[in-house]
Amino acid sequence: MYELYGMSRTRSTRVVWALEELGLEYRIHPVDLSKGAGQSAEFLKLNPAGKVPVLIDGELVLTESAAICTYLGDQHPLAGLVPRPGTTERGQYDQWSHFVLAELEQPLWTIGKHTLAFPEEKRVPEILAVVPWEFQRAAAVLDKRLAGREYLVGDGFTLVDLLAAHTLLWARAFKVPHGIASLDEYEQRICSRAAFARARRREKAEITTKQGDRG
Ligand SMILES: N[C@@H](CCC(=O)N[C@@H](CS)C(=O)NCC(=O)O)C(=O)O
Repeated sequence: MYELYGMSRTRSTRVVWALEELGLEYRIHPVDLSKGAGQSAEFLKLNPAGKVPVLIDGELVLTESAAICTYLGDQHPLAGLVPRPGTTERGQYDQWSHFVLAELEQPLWTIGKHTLAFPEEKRVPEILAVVPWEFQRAAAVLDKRLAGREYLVGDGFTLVDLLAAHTLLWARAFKVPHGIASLDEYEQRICSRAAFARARRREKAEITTKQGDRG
């Protein structure tokens, strides 16, 4: 049984969604960031960064949403949701998951930090003028990759599509449009998967807080 520490509509959604795609059993431990639970001594022992998601698998404690998704896919190779290590497809899968985290997500997180997450005295409002442009540039690169294909890697859905679509959804929540219709279609196609609806239901039942929608 996997143990997930998370909060609804944060990056831990990615892990709930991946667990649902893989049909795995898991228990959710709510971490209410709005009440400072990420900074409790107990939680900091699991993740000194005080952030969700955290996945526990036996002795292993894993942080970082993309790494957790890839680990779960590797643990359950027959599902075919993460290409096998050492293959061309795995190289491409790793390339695009790093791209999503480092290029596509970062401008959005910059907005999150400078509007919500950082203490007010650390926020730099001027930065908000440039980050939508940075996000749109990354979104255009993603769209170019998707030209003539339904998924980022190979012929079928992999967990990197989950990471990308969740990040596009996050952009919507932050009201940062990329203005690319084909990318909207891709996001809707991936987010209409039954596993995502199950993940949302499970989050709603077990870890929803009054914090609101963070993506
Ligand atoms: N790169 C990490 C980022 C994790 C992260 O920043 N999580 C946010 C929620 S989406 C969090 O826990 N923030 C609490 C804080 O910054 O104190 C990942 O992808 O897992």
